[in-house]
Amino acid sequence: MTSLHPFQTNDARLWPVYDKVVGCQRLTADDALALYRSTDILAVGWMANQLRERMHGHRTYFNVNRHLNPTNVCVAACRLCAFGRKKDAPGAYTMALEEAFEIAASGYSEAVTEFHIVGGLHPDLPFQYFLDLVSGLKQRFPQVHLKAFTMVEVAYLARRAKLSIRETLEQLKAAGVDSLPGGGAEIFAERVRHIICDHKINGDQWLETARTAHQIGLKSNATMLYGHVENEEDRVDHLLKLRTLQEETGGFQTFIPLAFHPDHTPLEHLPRTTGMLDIRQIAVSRLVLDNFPHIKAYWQMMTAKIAQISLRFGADDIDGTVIEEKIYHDAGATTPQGMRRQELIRLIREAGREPIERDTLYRPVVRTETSVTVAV
Ligand code: V47
Repeated sequence: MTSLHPFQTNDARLWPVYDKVVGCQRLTADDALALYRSTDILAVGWMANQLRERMHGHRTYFNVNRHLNPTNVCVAACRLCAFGRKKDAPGAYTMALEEAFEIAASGYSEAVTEFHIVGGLHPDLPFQYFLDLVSGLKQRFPQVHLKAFTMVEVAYLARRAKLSIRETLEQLKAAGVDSLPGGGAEIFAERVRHIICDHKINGDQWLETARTAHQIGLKSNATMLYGHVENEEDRVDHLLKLRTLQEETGGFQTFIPLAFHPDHTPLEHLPRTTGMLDIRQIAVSRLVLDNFPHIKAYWQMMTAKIAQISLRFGADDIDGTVIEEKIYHDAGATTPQGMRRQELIRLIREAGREPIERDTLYRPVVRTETSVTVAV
């Protein structure tokens, strides 16, 4: 299923890219830069949409998920972040396990198929807390997929428990972790990382942790934080590093570009991203990451309106119901905390796409009045 509109552009730099896209050839760093620099956003979007429809037709994925952030206490003090707190700072919290189990069960009537669990780097919580959290959730909600802990959290837990990354991931997997979310990747370029998150593992360590997760059979997502102090070359470098690792492991499912929200962060003097940049970033991601099955327009971050438009610019996934979001809202996001399943379906349908409720591994979810089944 491809668009019937002929490709047109006045931007001569886009023609070689067009030839590659229709010829199913891989784009280079220079091609990616041409996409970032082109003034013809519709031509960029047209190409991204071609690839998106070649891969997925009109199918557009969403899920019924719940975010769970067990603690916001964090030893890192990343300039990009408004969520983390020092242990004794006002607003710092850490959930007792029973509290986390109660929150997981609360606040929503539709059966959730995924818990998305991420938090701060807590200096005192033992590794056992996280193993107990995961196994306790699995025991109470055996049908729910646990997408838990960023590469940054895994590396920190490994260091504190004096285990290798592989051992840490193996223990988390044995306790019930089913896959990993894509957070913490930020921008791999050291110059930028040094400014926005110099307390985190570096880009190579993030990629190595993802490699190890994939090697032991855990799928993961990948993100990129854009719209702060990075430049176009840094973004291209980030995308190409992910594409190279994906060639090796095939373990990434979804790429999620995340627009920087500056409010209440030490970088709050920076302007917010514009709708044009957000849409372009989705399109460039689709075109460059040709070996990533899915590109997600995370509505909480982009707003539902821009996420909906993105479904015509390369995105095939809009994330989920979320229910309660903290990381973006602490940084000034004005989107609602959650969205009901029917609203997500309406957004997708009104973009002229076919909504498919998926589980975390992109298997269709079938709902009846009384049951929820994953079609394997
Ligand atoms: O790693 C933190 C980012 C990420 C800010 O895997 C900020 O399906 C903008 O990774 N402005 C966490 N961004 C969120 C995340 C995610 C979200 C949705 C789906 C998935 C998935 C993953 O949020 C962090 C960081 O890159 N972040 N602070 C901020 N002020």
